[in-house]
Amino acid sequence: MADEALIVIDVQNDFCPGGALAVAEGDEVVPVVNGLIRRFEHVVLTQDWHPAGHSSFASSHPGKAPFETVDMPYGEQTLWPDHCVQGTRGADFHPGLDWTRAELVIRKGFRSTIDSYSAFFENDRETPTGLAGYLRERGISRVTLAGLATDFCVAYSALDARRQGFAASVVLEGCRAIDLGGSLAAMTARMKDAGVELL
Ligand code: VGL
Ligand code: ZN
Repeated sequence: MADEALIVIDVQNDFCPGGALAVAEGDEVVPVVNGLIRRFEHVVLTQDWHPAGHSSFASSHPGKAPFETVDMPYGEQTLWPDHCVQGTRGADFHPGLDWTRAELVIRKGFRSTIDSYSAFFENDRETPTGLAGYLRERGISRVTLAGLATDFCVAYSALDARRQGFAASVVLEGCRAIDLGGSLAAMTARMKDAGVELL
């Protein structure tokens, strides 16, 4: 349908087994996402794209370990292992991802002092990536999301899609979660409350 877009979130080597921030079974989303890509007229990809020394990396905070949190000017931030560093193999899309038909690649997390889970807004919830305007200008009113990770970048993107007035569905079979301290259940509940359709 001309007014629908598939948004494929962060299907990158570092989120797949063997990667720096591997999501369990992350690579299993690839065939599912490829099937979705074939069915959609409009396809957008996101790519987590951090400069070395990014403020979301635990290695940038002496004494801190991955998966601990720190207070940033914009709120609490979970710290991660170094991942998806610009230009590295870990930041590349999974080699099996058939992304030829993608019309747009949104890169996010490229400002060193702020992280970005959502495809729409950085973690201050107000710095836009430009995606909402792009979709609106192209007459797209419904988005379907899949990719990695369910409870971080997929969920935040789906919530922001609703906040921006788009209908939003998440294809759970095409997602895998990090599930940190109950984050999968918490973010699933938030998506349901926001009117995100979980398929
Ligand atoms: C993601 C943590 C850090 C994600 C990205 O794609 O869900 N999670 N950066
Ligand atoms: Zn990241």
